[in-house]
Amino acid sequence: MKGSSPKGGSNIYDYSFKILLAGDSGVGKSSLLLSFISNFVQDLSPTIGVDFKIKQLLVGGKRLKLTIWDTAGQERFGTVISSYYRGAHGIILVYDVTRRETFTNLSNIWAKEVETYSTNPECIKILVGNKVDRENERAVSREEGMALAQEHKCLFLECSAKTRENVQQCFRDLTLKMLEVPSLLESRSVDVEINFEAETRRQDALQW
Ligand SMILES: Nc1nc2c(ncn2[C@@H]2O[C@H](COP(=O)(O)OP(=O)(O)OP(=O)(O)O)[C@@H](O)[C@H]2O)c(=O)[nH]1
Ligand SMILES: [Mg+2]
Repeated sequence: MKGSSPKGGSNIYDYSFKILLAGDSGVGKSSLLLSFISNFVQDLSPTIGVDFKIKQLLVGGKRLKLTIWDTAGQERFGTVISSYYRGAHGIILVYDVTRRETFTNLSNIWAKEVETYSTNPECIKILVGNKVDRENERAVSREEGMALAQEHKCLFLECSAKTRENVQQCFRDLTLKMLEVPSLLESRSVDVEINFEAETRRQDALQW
């Protein structure tokens, strides 16, 4: 199957998915994304507004185009929130295993936001406990993470954007699960491309 990229080039892929990162400021959303996209780890500043990255990869014998959206955990900017979630096929809910409040905020704030705004009822979610390289500062146990994931019907992984432990696995588990859901495969490109253009315009507006 052939899809046109919004910038005018052309890409070849079987499925196109929109994936979102959500969670408190400082949990490592942007670091996870960078670690996944570029195999590169560095100290990042807090995200301002909305950012996205595109990654093409082969999973389960299928060529996938992932558009991965990253937003600032510290800002809530009204109407952008609902369009951020709209049409998402997968959502990565991130907390920091060394900061308990980032874990409780996931169930109190972020999971509710996902329920309210996500338009794909069968959208796949993965709960990710990041910064496991700081094991001696751990404040949330693996068992607690697994229990919360079960409660919200999410996949679950602990990882480190810094050492890159389980980073590829996180995206791999998520995409493999998405490929099992027929409704997500059907809703692929149209929604994504329309959203993509709208978000690109919005992002341009945010930058200026
Ligand atoms: N030790 C350790 N530090 C990490 C890890 N992931 C991210 N960090 C650090 O945590 C800080 C915050 O990371 P970011 O990726 O900017 O966090 P964010 O969730 O994108 O934050 P916002 O953009 O403000 O929402 C940075 O100093 C990162 O270097 C990790 O796995 N281990
Ligand atoms: Mg960020």
